[in-house]
Amino acid sequence: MDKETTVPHHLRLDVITIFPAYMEPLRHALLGKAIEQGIISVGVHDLRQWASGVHKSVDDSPYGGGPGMVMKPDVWGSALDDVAQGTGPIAESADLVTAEPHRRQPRHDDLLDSSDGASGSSGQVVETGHSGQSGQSGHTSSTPVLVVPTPTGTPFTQNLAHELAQEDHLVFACGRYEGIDQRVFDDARGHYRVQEVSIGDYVLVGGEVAVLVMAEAIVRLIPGVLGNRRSHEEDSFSEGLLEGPRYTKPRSWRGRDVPDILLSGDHAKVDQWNRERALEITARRRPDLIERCRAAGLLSHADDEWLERNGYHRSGDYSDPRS
Ligand code: 6GU
Repeated sequence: MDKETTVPHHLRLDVITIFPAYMEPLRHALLGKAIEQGIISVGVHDLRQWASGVHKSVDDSPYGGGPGMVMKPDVWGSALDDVAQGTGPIAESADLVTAEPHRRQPRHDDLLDSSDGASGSSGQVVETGHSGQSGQSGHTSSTPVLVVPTPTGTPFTQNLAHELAQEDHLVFACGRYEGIDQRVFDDARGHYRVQEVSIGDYVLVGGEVAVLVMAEAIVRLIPGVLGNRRSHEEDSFSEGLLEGPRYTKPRSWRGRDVPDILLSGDHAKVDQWNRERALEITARRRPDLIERCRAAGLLSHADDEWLERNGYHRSGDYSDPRS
């Protein structure tokens, strides 16, 4: 609750990728609004800026053989050094600007600006330099966190999202091909706190999409980004259970009625009903979360009784009694 209730803090995000255009969505919707509000600033950096030679190659064949290509340590090493220190090509590079200027009407020359010059995510930029808006950008005394998206990483969870939302500076290193030379991460530990992270048990072509996923999960937790604080206090996972169903008007739609209890005005009953729906959906879809919740002491005696009474038995078989 420390930082959350005091000074609104600024989060600096840097992304290093060979496909900067993939990062375009960071300028839109919630993330774009957070940029506009000065809550976050985002730099997207093309790894090839640090490549040398006519071919600007960033990869080479793996030692020991095997398929695919491995990204070269020298290129990544220079990139990570510069991004940590705000030096090199990024000293003159521009931050992403929001795609949705909410504070003023878009003017015609904005539209023209966005279509001339560079492509992709750097198509519309503001020349603030790496230090970002009003001098509040990410270069602080604390060691930045280097987040490396990889299917071999530790799982990205809501808890990790909360932790990362409290940092000042996150750097995402997107690998492609068969990965990045391991020495890059060993070396980076000198000036970063390195976290290799996976967003799930499947394989993506590169880390870019995983960065979009993580950035969205992290940024929405920063105070001020979501209008209503309660909207993330009641998130699925924040109490360890999945959220039950929600309803709005009309009261009756295509012959289906909103459950009467929700119209009763009895808040205690509504809360209890919501709790039971949360238990039900979690027990059916994610019995592992029920166990985790119980281990964390988040299930009441009443919760346990409800589960037992409804056939979600504690030990052994968690197969769905309704299927
Ligand atoms: Cl974080 N990156 C990549 N490249 N693939 C993944 C992943 C991340 N998480 C699951 N698969």
